Amino acid sequence: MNVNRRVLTLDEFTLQQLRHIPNATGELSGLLRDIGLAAKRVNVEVNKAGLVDILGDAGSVNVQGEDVKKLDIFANDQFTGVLHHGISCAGIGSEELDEFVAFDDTVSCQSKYVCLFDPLDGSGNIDVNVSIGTIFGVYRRVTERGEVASKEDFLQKGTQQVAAGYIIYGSSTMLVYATRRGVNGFTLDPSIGEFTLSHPDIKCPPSGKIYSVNHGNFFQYEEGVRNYINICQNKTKATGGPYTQRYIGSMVADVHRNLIKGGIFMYPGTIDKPKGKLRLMYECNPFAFIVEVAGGKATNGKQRILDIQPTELHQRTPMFIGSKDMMHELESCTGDK
Ligand code: P6P
Repeated sequence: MNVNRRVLTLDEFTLQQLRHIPNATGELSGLLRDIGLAAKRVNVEVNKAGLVDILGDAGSVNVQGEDVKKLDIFANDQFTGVLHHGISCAGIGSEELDEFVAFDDTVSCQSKYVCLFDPLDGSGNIDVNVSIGTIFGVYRRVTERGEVASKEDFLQKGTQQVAAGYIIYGSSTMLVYATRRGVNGFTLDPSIGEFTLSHPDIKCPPSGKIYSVNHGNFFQYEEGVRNYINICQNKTKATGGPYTQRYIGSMVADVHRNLIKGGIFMYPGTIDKPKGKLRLMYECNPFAFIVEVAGGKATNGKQRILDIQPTELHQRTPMFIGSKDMMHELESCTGDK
């Protein structure tokens, strides 16, 4: 290995980006550093979750006699804590909390951003050792700095995100984030405890051969979606296939793989749940922002995800996201432009 290879850490990279942004204050870099710190703490617990399960269900007492919190709650506390004690975040909305939390201390009220996150998506997969993740979106507050943040700061369209990203706790732990300048991936180097730039300038391939959907709900999907799935199953070499179906039930892992390799991820509405399962504010908007910056597309089957005007913090939306050519073929089946 070339020991002299200069590898940028997350902090070095975000500070370098400042040079391209006139009047930048460094607050966004600070917020991303805070998220990276929380991610490292969550990573430690996720990596030993199996051990805790052996010694008793999460939520029990571990060998040191410490109360073990459910990992979702632990992750929520870590991200909420670092963002509250940083200088860049005026408040948060979390999948784990019924209402948004506006921080009322003086420093936080002066902060420029608010953050929406799912602290540990797919946590049901922990006990079977499937990759899980954290998803986040960052917005510039619309209320006056100095005031306590309020509802309109947290219910902005996805187009208003200034940054979005995810952490995937998998075979390695990666932090991927996007600003309008691009998408970059950082792999945690445990030997130095730093996220280091490993995937610069990620682009979503315009097409791919992977389609991701829960076939168990097939007969509950609308006809256009079923027609597209049938097309995917019948692709041949002559028609750009054959395709492969990959769906592991962890959105961060499925969308990350399709972002890197090309592909389409679908969580459609069903007869029972027309709005689907996934949450707009802290699952779909962040991924839609990331994939669009990388050259892909994301819709709810009718309109661009990022254009949806939110009305509730935990509202759900159908989600179709991935390589633009595959999204266009889906739209030709569903009649949506
Ligand atoms: P289903 C995990 O619970 C999650 O929210 C996403 O990470 C994942 O893509 C989806 O639900 C899986 O849902 O209904 O296919 O099991």
